[in-house]
Amino acid sequence: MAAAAMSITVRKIVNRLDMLDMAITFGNLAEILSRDAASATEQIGVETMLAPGMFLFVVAAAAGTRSGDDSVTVRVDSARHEIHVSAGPYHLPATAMMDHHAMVTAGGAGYDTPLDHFDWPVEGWLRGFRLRVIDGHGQPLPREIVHHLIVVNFSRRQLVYPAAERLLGAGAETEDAIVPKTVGIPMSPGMRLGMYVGWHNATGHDLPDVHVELTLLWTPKNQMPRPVSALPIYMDANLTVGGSNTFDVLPGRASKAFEFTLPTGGRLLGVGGHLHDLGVAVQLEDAERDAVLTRVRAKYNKAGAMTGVERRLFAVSGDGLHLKAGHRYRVAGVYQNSTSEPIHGAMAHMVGLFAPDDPARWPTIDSHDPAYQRDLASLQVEVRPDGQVQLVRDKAAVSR
Ligand SMILES: [Cu+2]
Repeated sequence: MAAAAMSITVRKIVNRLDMLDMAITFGNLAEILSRDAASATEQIGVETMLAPGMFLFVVAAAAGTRSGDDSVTVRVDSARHEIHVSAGPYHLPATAMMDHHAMVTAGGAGYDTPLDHFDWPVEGWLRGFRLRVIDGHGQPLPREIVHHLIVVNFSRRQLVYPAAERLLGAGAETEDAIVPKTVGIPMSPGMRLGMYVGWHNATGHDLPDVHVELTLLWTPKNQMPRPVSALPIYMDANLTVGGSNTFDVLPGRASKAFEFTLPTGGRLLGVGGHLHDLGVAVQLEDAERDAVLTRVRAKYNKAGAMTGVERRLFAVSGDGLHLKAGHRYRVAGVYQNSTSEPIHGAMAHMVGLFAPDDPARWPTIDSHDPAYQRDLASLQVEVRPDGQVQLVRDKAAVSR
């Protein structure tokens, strides 16, 4: 790796290590939602949601090395309505066996590969994905070596934040996530996507020739009835775009909250959340009426360890939870710190799928916005003067 690129990596480790378990969060969410999709569809024939990958990127301790450059290929299967994205080969050194939390705090057990860029090729709606990892002979490798896989959409902004859309993500336990055809994320040809993988090779031996096979399922534009267009939404109690989203919790009961307005109203079809230990709930509140609109609670096992955060699927019971444009809302993380010491590095956020009333009012990207530029920098990409996104890594390679 070029020295310049290496220095970027090291800097980001220091700043951004606490972001890694946001990716883990997403894995949990996607897993839960894909299960729900199956059961809800069985019971009442109603759709649930494609899990959105809404969290910031972290650069881990070392980049996995890849032989070759930008080795991503995209193939469209128009008959099956599938897009096959292949990336690799990656060389993955063996890493120590660690649990997720240890991996987060130690940071040394896994590593992210740089973004692979590709363009979305068709008009339609994204409705799911399947993920496989294989070796050079096409033989399946353990799915768990993918700690997380994230797809960023550089052609669309997040609703609440001036940051690039996190289109989808998968965690180590995420099953393939596919929703019925009545819901989808609207996509157009030429949308600029970036994909990266956080690896965790706990097989005990080096894996020299690893390939990612990501299959994206889409619904064509002429499908009738047309799917409901829904986009990922991410609401964090304490996010600095391109920076940290952690906070401290003093002993006792505490709440960390962020207020926002939306440029368009719309329906939340479902939500999930993320909290750390001693978290109680993430709440979406009407800040003008001081009323809780919805709440996802932390789940604990009998031993008192947090096992995750519940989720709610509004679309199953009706048209979703409607939010109004220009109205003040608040996302709040509630903690009960039963210890006598402050908790450091707490997090709270809610993610979901949002069907806008007026898609034309979805905020557009302002590439001159310093916050947007920080977000891209956290992904190790930057905006060129012509508006195109390019890898910082490429630039480092050029100046080498
Ligand atoms: Cu976290």
